[in-house]
Amino acid sequence: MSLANLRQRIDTREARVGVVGLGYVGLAVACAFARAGFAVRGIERRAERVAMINSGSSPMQGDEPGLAELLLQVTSMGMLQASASAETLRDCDVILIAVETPVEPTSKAPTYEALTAAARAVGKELRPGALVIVESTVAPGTLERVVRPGLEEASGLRVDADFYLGHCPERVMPGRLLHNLTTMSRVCGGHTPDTAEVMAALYRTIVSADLDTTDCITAELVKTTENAYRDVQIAFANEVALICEGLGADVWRVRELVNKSPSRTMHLPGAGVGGHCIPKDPWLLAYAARNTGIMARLLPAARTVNDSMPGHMADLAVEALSEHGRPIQGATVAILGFAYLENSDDVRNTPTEPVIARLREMGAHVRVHDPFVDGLQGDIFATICDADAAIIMVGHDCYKELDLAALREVLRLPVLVDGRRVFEPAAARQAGLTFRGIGRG
Ligand code: SAJ
Repeated sequence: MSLANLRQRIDTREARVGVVGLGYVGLAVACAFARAGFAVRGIERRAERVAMINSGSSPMQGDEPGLAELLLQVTSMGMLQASASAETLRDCDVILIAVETPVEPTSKAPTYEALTAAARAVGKELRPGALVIVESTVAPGTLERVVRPGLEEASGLRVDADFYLGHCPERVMPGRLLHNLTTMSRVCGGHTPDTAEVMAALYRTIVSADLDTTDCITAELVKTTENAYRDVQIAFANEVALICEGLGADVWRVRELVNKSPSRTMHLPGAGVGGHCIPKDPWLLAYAARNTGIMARLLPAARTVNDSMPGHMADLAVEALSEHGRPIQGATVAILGFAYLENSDDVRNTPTEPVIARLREMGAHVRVHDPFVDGLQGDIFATICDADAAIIMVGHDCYKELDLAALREVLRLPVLVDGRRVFEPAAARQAGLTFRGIGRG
């Protein structure tokens, strides 16, 4: 089938869409294309997830507005069917790959087991004329070096001659999956310009924002760059915060006045950088650079600054406790917030984990509270009662409503360390607390 025929089948919604990987990216996009009128086949290796989806119930944790209702609707209409077997891809005209692409903890190189397996499984079922699109975030150059060979070897087909290939990096965010998916612009990187145009026509059926066509390497660079940009910006804010602490200044006042200067947008300093993409994507970009003989220096440096912030939070607690002659060894520390983001239950790469590890290494007893995380919910004051210090790691709304005097009452020692500017130093000191905050000199 030619690209023109594929384009026609997309316009008439006759094209069958396959989605490999029904995680937070794949499930949302599968539902969106099913809602747009396509018959969608989802492939998921976790059998219990397949069963849940086919029964119309969402396996997603946390609040995803509209997703559960949409999933029930499209599965009950038979527009979306999930399976553990890749054979159902055989009659698909378009196949999206949305599998995890983690980086190795020490070498920071991407580990492409899932991506390679997906390319092989898709290749085995690939028909001439089909279009394969990778939505996973990958190191620039991965489509050419990993996905294309995997598909060609498993199928015996040739890209552009027999099948089509592209990269459309996802831009979803937990808690706003469907919203981001349908309202944020997307980059359609095609192995050929004609492929990119057909990709745009496909995504036009679910995306109301810009669809920018380009080539694969540019699409791979855009996604990793936009997240590396954010990581560097956050690291800059964190480094200025540490300088402000040393100089006895308030980083938030500095930031407010800096951002009055044209085209300055200093980000928010804080207790660390978590999540599924910001801590990872800079390493994907640095890996691609290394493959071309260029050693990225700023990207690893930014990661080092951001990954030092949780340790700094522990150090602030040690410093504040020492004002009361309380060594950290044997002290009880209550940590408020385990999710990586305010008002979220997502705990991937949470900065709270290294704080807990550091405090325990120093001999502290650590209690953790988080209103959104199973097993950590409950009464905040029960967590804080009789602790020698309270540390705020996440700006959940419920922490912002805490009464400082009441906090002071239940603490054994009046020590509060604030990693997300939840409280102002003056108010904390007014309540009789020994206060430390990121960037609050
Ligand atoms: N953080 C800071 N300072 C900041 C911003 C964030 O310390 O100024 C911390 C947060 O506390 C969190 C981590 O960084 O621990 C990541 O926060 P995030 O707001 O970037 O949220 P994410 O990880 O969900 O990022 C997603 C990304 N979206 C996609 O990958 C599609 C990112 O590209 C978006 O910029 C971000 O959402 C967004 O803007 O909401």
